[in-house]
Amino acid sequence: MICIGARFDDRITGRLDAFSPNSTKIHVDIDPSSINKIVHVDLPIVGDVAHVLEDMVRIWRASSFHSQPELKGWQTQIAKWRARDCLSYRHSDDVIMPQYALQRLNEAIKGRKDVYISTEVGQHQMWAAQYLGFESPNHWLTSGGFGTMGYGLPAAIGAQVAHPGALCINVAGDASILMNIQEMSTAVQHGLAPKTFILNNSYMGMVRQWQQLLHGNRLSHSYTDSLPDFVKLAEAYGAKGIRVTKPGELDDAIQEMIESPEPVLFDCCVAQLTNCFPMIPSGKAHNEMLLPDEATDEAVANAIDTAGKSLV
Ligand SMILES: Cc1ncc(C[n+]2csc(CCOP(=O)(O)OP(=O)(O)O)c2C)c(N)n1
Repeated sequence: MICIGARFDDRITGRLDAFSPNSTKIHVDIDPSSINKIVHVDLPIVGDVAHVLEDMVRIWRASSFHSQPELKGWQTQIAKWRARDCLSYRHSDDVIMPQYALQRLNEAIKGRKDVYISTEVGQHQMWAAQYLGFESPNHWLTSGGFGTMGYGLPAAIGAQVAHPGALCINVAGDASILMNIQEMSTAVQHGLAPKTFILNNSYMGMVRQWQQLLHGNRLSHSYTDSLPDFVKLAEAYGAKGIRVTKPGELDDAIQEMIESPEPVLFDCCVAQLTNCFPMIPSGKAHNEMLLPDEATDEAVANAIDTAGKSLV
């Protein structure tokens, strides 16, 4: 296992003592204090990753290791894992599945070099990472594991200032977008036109998912039935609002959003109770992750133990 600049936080490792127990680990990091801090590694390499990787690739190419027959079994195993569609979901003709909305958005922006995507935090953030294709570096602005709701709109505005002619899209949740909604005013005042694509499920979906799957569906403070009307809210700022509620309306509405010269709040009303997979419950190991077709009642009931719950 080659770990490059890895922090080995618990979202990455799952249960520590079950984290890839049989692998030989190589850890490349510029900061010596990060080595052996959380995970014991067999071969630490302290250095600038750009140089280390260059050397590693050169040595790898010159070696005959990659053509050795012993690797066949391992490659077959990897191919078996890859063949599983871990991002599958059940499509609906009546209700917009959030994954489908992003697939349609992706279809509309595919091939364009001038697209910058930012996100807020939650299920929408993970779905954006899963269903949008990224062709070039530095086009994906997300707070990652730091999880800062409210980041996406200012980030999209910043990207738009830096790249005036580009298409800057903030993929948002209905809760996250409200954290910094006042920045719509900044966008309008400065003649910037970022688009916010809200996957509106009326829930703090990620919180609801954890409450459902790991806490016996005891939902607490994760539902909002008093959300603002995002179309009117956009208009109140002097921007444009678009709402879609049916899968068949998506393509035309997405085009309208992209072609619009003003900032847009795109209120995409999606299935409310969709869960985002794969998911590793707190305190569990990577090989115990829940995949969509495995998230049965039994798997969910056993998904988290008392030690795990205390981590949540
Ligand atoms: C400022 C801030 N507060 C709280 C959280 C914890 N948190 C993570 S995701 C989430 C809910 C996000 O809901 P929403 O924006 O509607 O996105 P969804 O999960 O429904 O896609 C919360 C409260 C956070 N990451 N940042």
